[in-house]
Amino acid sequence: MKKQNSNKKIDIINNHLIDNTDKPLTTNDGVHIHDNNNTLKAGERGPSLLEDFIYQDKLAHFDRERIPERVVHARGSGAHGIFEATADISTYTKAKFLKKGTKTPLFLRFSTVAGFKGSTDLARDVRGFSVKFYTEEGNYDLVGNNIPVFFIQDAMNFPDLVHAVKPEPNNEMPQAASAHDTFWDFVSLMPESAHMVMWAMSDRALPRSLRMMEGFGVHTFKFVNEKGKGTFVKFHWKPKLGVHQVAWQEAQKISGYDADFHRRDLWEAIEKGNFPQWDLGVQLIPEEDELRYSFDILDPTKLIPEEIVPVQIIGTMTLNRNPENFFAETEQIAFDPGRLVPGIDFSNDPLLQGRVFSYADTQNYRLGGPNFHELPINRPINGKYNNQKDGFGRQDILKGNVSYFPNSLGGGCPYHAMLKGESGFESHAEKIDAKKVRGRSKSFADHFTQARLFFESQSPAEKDHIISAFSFELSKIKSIDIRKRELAILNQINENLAKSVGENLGLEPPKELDKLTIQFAKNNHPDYPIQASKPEVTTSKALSMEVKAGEGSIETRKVAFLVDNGVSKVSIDKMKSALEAEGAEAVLISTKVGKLTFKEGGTENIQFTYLTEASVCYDAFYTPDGDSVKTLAHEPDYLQFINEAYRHCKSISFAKGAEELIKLTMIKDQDEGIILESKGDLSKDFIHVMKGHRVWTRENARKVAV
Ligand code: HDD
Repeated sequence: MKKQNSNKKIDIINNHLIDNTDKPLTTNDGVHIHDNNNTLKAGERGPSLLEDFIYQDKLAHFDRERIPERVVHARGSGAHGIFEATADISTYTKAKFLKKGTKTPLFLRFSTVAGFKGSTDLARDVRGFSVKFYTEEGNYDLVGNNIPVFFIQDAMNFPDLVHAVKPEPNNEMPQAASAHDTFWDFVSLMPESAHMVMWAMSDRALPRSLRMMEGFGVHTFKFVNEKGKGTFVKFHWKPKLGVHQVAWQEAQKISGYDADFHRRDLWEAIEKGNFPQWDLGVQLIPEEDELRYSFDILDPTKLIPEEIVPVQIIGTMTLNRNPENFFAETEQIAFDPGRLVPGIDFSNDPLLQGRVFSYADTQNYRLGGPNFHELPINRPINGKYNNQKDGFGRQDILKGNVSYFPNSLGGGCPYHAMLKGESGFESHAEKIDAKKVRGRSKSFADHFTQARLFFESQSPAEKDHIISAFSFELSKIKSIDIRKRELAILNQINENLAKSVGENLGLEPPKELDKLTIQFAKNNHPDYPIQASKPEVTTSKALSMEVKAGEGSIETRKVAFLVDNGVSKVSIDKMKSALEAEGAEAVLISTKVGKLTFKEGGTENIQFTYLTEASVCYDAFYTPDGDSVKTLAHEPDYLQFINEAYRHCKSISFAKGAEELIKLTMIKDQDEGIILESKGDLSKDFIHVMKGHRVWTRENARKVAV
């Protein structure tokens, strides 16, 4: 497909594109290769010769194809896009790319955190949400997650956190999973992780699509305006398609059927022109309000409830182009929250401060030296001009004999912005007068109030899922002591939560925190546990993902039409056009690939079958009328499609002549998610229920009272 949506960044990429069409095969030195099949040998059956430079050229490159994967966030998928600023926020920031009407090219990389580069997309995990804005004032990276808080408060603990969640060092198991002893050992000793752990055990960690997740800058940053005045800011990305999840059992099955499920979904949506969009929102906090809240805005384990500081939308991001080459772009992109553009600055969040060092350092290692900025995907669109030179892989060719500053021989260039009365990046002139301490503010010591806020803001189904997730993960660990220690933390958050999880583990949740947990917390706060301040709100709507029937959108949702030869085309077309009018996609699934014959005559080419597809990879299901009903009744794979769809609380519709098939499935109660043509307006009712995403009430049988 021809790539469109060009911009200055794409021009840079295009300048480096290699098109092999009509070109002869050459060595790396451009020598045409006569025979690419045979090594040079001493006789047809003889040994290979050392002088075979063509073979060596090929193999020496192949042997070096791999680079170290990212130490975290190794598994990722990316796309190009554009950001358009839509609000006037010049009172707060002088950042030019945020000036109303400005359009800025960008690249976004989504990722999971714990798994290796080839791990499944559907792991229960946080998702990375990294955006590189190629602004006219240089690159700006907003390197966030789909969860607005973090596990730890201080960067010093980051390697420990990562070692705990990654596969265990002796046997390198389990892959891309937190359900093992070392992770729960660590978090149960670090009560500051309680809030983020709640998010990680919620459906937020199981997105339906990368296109259906929120993104957060997590830390409090600072905007700085023309006058040098600072304003604290939190960044939010709000997806236009809404925020949706899959069920845990589904996630596990998708991992088997299609480990690239999220990557494929993003790629295909962009190829089809269904460009995903997010609004960028900000929460602005005047500097004077820094200490106003019951929590510390510098503490990355806390969010600012939208009820107390609303999110203002300041722009829209559209992903509109897939990369040309995964390695060159998605793998080699180097994000760094430690690089800023004028108008944006760090806050003193100790986690953010620590990140400022780690990212450039990791890129230097991962990308093999200090010239990673020159890789096409990392190059700024406004050019880079400085006196840095040489190093592995250097590509720029600096003219002349001057590579120092100040100089007169080069006309003083590249010149200092300030010497010409121009502006460049200036750090916010924050006054700091303090003693050096290796310690933590007391205002960071409340670990449970916001974990409670999160839990108590969830819908009944979401609470149930959290309970199931804790029960699953803690059941997987071997140490009873760790189970109890974590239950004690849950008991501090919400007694019913702890009790419900405890029941599944056969354990009574301890009333008090474990003495080891307290001992480690005292390391940071000698008088731990502290009395928490009264929170501003005890529930927050924005924290729940629940959509009610009829409220959401079904745009780009995939509806499986379950067919076989003899199916009625009329019955298909009626539903298909209704779904397509709402932006959803109908996919015909039959027993074989190739020609499908319709009841009314005529054929259609089938690409997907019960053999290649799985129920868990679709959002909703429709069985049309026709002679196909007779064969589907004897097709176990069809019945499994319906049974799994039912089990995963999805909408399932049946044309009149197909309704009898229900008797063969596990559907017992015809709840609102089972839509029958004989009972109403088939497509309208189907779409209405689909808009609610899932019929979670179907899970009532497993419900735990909270
Ligand atoms: Fe990090 C990668 C997000 C804390 C050190 N991080 C990385 C990526 C994301 C985040 C999305 C993937 C970037 C990409 O797509 O290439 N990290 C976060 C967030 C954090 C956070 C939201 C807390 C709010 N990270 C954090 C700390 C440290 C790091 C405290 C170290 C002190 N992160 C890294 C890293 C990585 C990384 C080791 C690995 C690969 C890379 O940087 O490029 O430097």
